[in-house]
Amino acid sequence: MILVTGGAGFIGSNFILDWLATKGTPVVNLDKLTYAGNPANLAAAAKDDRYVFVKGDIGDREFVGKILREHKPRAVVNFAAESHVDRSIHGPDAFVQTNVVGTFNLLEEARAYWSNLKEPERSDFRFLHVSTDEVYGSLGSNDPAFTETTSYSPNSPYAASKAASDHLVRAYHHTYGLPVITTNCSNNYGPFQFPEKLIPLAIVNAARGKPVPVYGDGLNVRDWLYVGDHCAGVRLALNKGRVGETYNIGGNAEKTNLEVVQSICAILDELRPLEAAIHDSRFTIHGSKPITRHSSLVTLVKDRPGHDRRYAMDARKIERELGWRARERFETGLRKTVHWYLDHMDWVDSVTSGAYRDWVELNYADREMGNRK
Ligand code: NAD
Ligand code: TDX
Repeated sequence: MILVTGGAGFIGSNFILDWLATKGTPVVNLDKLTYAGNPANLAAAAKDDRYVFVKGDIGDREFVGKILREHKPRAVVNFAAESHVDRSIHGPDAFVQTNVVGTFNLLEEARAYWSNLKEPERSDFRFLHVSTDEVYGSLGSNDPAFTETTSYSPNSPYAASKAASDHLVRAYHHTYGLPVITTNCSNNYGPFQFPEKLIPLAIVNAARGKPVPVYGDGLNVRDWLYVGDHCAGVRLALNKGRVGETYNIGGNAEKTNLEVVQSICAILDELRPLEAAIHDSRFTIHGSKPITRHSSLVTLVKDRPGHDRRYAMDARKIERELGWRARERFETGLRKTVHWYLDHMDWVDSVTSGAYRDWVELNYADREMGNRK
């Protein structure tokens, strides 16, 4: 079996569902269930006797040690993290605690567990750490994409905490020989993403007639990776990746934020014309003028402090060495994602509790939501 941490979050839950469907071996999911973790994401696995859920904190060493000794995993796949850049700007403490101290604790317990394994289990053990392109910093418009040898230059508290965890993972291999692999991926999108991140936030807001906030001039560029492609890359890296190596995983789909939200609006115009949408009681018409296109909800707002301009990933190493490819085109992946959110508005309602409304107030209240694009 494998131990997945943070498996009740966006990528982790997609990974577990994919894993059970494709690999078939048992999974233990250790998750603290922060605001971002939702066991309902794994409802499809709940009755599967290959799936075990354990509520717990990767920062709780004693508990992590007990779980490792009890379940004897052949691998740890570490997704657990605080993952939202804006939250890291408002409150970096949790980021240092989980992403740095938590990963350190997990590494220490994994090292103790692995040191006591006998061959061949000892040689077969893997610690796979899931990280991000943000550790490499920000690119200019003509710079080449990040490679695995680009030096680290994290700019937000979130990115710095992920960079710190990557360094610890690297050091545990270099110093203790722990068989680690690190993957650094670009912006994921797809089902079950918490609607604080750009794509689900834009879909949900636009579908409900609320402003779609775009930071700054809207020309920051992200590389978009469909979550299913990311999960396939992590699976491959776990099974075939070389110990001690890092692999970049990217979607080969660089878009400005304005392009992303305009594409979402165009899909919504087609799937849910506004005349139909306004019959939904939760739809609120923004502003006084009647709107005919979702794109009129797009609103430029005050920028994110320290906002990285551009990320781009060079994923040729994982393509060459492990035969991975991003299969989903952005246009088709985005359309699937919009469909998924429209079909799962009850899921959106269930994860956006009072605490979510507090967050929206904290992050967007002083961003002057009036300046339409
Ligand atoms: P997410 O915020 O949706 O989920 C994180 C999960 O971790 C939640 O289920 C949460 O309950 C759990 N968790 C948080 N603190 C924990 C702790 N101390 N102990 C145990 N569980 C804890 O995040 P995500 O978007 O699924 O990201 C997963 C991983 O991928 C993260 O490490 C993130 O840095 C990385 N990543 C994400 C993206 C992206 O676009 N979402 C891109 C690159 C890298
Ligand atoms: O309301 C918004 N308006 C807006 O313009 C939000 C929430 C975001 N943005 C911009 C900021 C970014 O340029 O959209 C872009 C994407 O923002 P996020 O969805 O918050 O993602 P990002 O900051 O790029 O980080 C993501 O990718 C790397 C994940 O959240 C990280 O976990 C991952 O490591």
